[in-house]
Order: sequence, then C-alpha cells, then structure tokens
Amino acid sequence: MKLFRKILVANRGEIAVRIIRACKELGVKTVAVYSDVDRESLHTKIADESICVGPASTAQSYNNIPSILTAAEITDSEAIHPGYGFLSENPHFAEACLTSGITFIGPSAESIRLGGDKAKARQVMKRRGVPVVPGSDGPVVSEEAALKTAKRIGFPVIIKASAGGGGRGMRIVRAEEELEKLYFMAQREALTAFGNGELYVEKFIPEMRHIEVQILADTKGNIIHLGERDCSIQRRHQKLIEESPSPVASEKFRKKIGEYAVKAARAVKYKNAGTIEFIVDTEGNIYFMEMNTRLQVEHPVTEFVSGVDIVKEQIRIAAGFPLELKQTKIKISGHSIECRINAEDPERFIPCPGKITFLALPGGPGVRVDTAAYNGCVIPSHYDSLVAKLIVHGKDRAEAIMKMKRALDEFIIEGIKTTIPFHKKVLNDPDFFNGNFNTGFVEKMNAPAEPVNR
Ligand code: MV4
Repeated sequence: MKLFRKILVANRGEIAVRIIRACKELGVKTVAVYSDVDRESLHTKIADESICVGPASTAQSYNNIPSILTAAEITDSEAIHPGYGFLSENPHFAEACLTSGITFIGPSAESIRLGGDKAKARQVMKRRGVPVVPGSDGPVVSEEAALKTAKRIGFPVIIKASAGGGGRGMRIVRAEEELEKLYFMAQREALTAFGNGELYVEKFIPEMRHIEVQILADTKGNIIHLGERDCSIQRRHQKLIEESPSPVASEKFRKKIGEYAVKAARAVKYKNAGTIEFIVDTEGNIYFMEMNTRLQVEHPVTEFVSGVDIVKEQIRIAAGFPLELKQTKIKISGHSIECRINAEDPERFIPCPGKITFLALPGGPGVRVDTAAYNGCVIPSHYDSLVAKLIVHGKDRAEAIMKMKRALDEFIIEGIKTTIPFHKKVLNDPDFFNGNFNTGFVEKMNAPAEPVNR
C-alpha cells in the first residue's frame, strides 16, 4: 500500500494551509483551488499547483461539485481533502468522488448522511446503548406528538431541527401553552434554512456544557479516541474558545466519555476522523448530542495534548493504512486552549473584512498560530471571517491561560477589527479562570451586572 501521490485541497484559508502542511510532511504533492477573489490567498501560494474553480460566490466555486471534480481530474489528483464547511459534509460530493475514482478523505456518504440527520442519529445511538437526553424516539411527526413527548419527559423541552446546526430551527419550550406556537416557528425556520422542516424533541438541559470527543477510525475496524474538548465558550452557537482537557474532566470522566464516543463510532461503522458531541449537565451526566463527520476547526487543541497529527492520520486512513496508534498508548498531557480570532467588531461581532496593513504573529514555546493571513493580505467579505486560530499548550490550565494572555498581547493585526479584545476579556474573567462556565457564559458576561439589593 502507498500514500497518495497528489491531493487536491477543496478549501481555502487557514484550513487549506493546515492540510497542505500535512501533505508536504507526508511527501504528497498538493493542489490548491481558489476563487477569483482568492487568487492571492496564502493557500494558493504554498501549494505545488493551484487552479481557479470559479467566481467569489461559494455556490460557483468552493461548493461547486463539477468544478472541484474537474480541477481534480485536470491536475491528476488521486484524493480530495474537503477541510471543514463547504463540501466537507455533503454526501453527494462524497459519492461523486467515489464515482469519479477519486478518494474522498473522510467518512462514507452514508455516515455523512446520518451525521446530518440529527433525529435519526439520536435514535441510532439510543438503540446502540449510547446515552441520549430523554426525548422523542427519532423525529416527531406532528405538534400533537411533540406535546405527547413533552408531557412524558416534562417541561422545559427543546425542539430541534433534524437537519439543524448553528442553532437554527431551535426553540426552548417552557410550558404546554407555548408548544404549538414554538413548534410551528421552529418548523418554518428549519424549512427556510435547510429545506427540511423535520423536528425532534429533547428535555432542555439548563447550564449545559458542550464537550466533544475526537475519534479516529481506520478501514480495518480499529477505533480510538483522543480525549475531549470543552467548547462551552460560544456565542449564538458559534464557538469562540475551545480547550482540552475539559476543566471538569477527571481521568474517570475521560474514560467514560471516550468509551461512549468509540461506541457511537462503532455503532455506525464510522471511518476516518470524526467528533462525537455531548451535552454534559451540572451533575456531570453525559448525553450524546450530535456527530460531526469532518475535521473540526478546533482540532489543534487535541493535537497539542495528544501529540497526534489528526490531518496526517486522516490521509493515512483514507489511503487504507491501519491505525498505528493504540488507545493504551494515547496519553493526554498538559493543557491546550484555542482562541478563534475573527475579523469582527469585538463588541458587536459583526464582520469587518478588509486589508491587513500590518501583521505580527505571536510565537515562543507552546504557541501555534494557524492562519492564512500575511502582511498586506485582504480578508474577503465573501467567506467566513476566521483570520487566525491561536492555540497554546501549557503544563497545566493555569500555564496555558498565562501563555494565551501573553500571546494575545503579542498578536498585532492592523487594518481590520478583530475579536482579540474579546478574548483578552474572557481570559481575565475569574469564572473562566476557575473553569466555572457553561454555554451561557458569553451572554452572561455581556449582560449588565445583577442589581444588588441594598
Ligand atoms: C441543548 C440545550 C439544552 N438542552 N439541548 C444545541 C446546539 C448548540 N449550539 C446549543 N444547543 C443547545 N442544546 C438540550 N437538550 C441548550 C443549547 C444551547 C442553547 C439553546 C438555545 C438558545 C441558546 C443556547 C445557547 C447555548 C446552548
């Protein structure tokens, strides 16, 4: 068996750069694809070859299946790495690659489809013995069925879209009287956003933590996990800061959540790298939430604490190699934190694209910056506003926080507004320092202080 000769990277920005780096270290040739506005982007400059796939509009370039496949054929690429976003979780694309004789570096179309059907995934996991939040068995077929489930499990409940993600088509229902209205609101929103109005119901877990587990599964049936990431620092369902280990994870907790994740992956015959997302309640109970069938933005925190290059593993797995890593050999050491630095107004989180007139990156021991930015580059308005991921690794959480603070201080980005000031504020928050947070943290931090009775 041999690795690929040439891989086409069907993405842009920092993740395209990240994937090209892995290919180069494996001795694999790379092809970058770019849209008209990305001609000067870093990924096109560092790849062995680059090819234009269309105009700025993602539908006509990075999401254009015929265009991407044609680029792969013209360049004689053997495999395609989709990165995250764009075509990474498009089952039609995974199938089209297969049909074209090109290896899709990721799971099967069938796994992608299941990952995209949250109600079905929940049902499958429950049947296979992975704990899920009390709720409907698969989708609910009507508002009457939703009400029946809600009465069985008790209010408050949360109605979610089967095709959901990003919080759209989601409604918290606190009492019976509100259910009908909120059910139809969620349905309409889901239909508009995803073209699919299917819904399911879960017990609402207040003050939940979002904790997810990175897994690797080869084509021979070997499955391992690389520990958890705590992604509870989010705003409007956009993750802002991630860390590994979770501040609430003991060795015992990691073993348990890791076993659930491996069981979940095994239940669906998962292949390649994936993430199993869990809800953890204030008592430490763990419930399956969703399965992400792609490389994730926050994968570097896991790479720091596990010492595993997840992108290289994805490529080896796709080429048919068995995992060399054994679960018993995986040791989680130290603590890693990632801050997502976006070209946004840090107060209002509205996109702020433009030209970077001066850039100085932080460095030093235990500091990693994943970015496609360079002095004088332009952040186009057409795509995601992520400019850089700043990731640190310390011997423990306190050291990681100190490193992150000093690295944020060193980071100079002029010409555009970024979320660096937001991150500095969080890193100085005593509740953050104490690991005392949940998915409500950012909203609470931005809210005015509680009035004090005098
Ligand atoms: C939940 C939840 C409480 N209980 N699920 C799912 C997607 C993620 N971005 C937020 N999600 C939630 N799922 C159960 N069973 C709470 C959230 C949640 C949330 C929900 C509605 C509005 C704002 C929210 C903020 C953080 C977490």
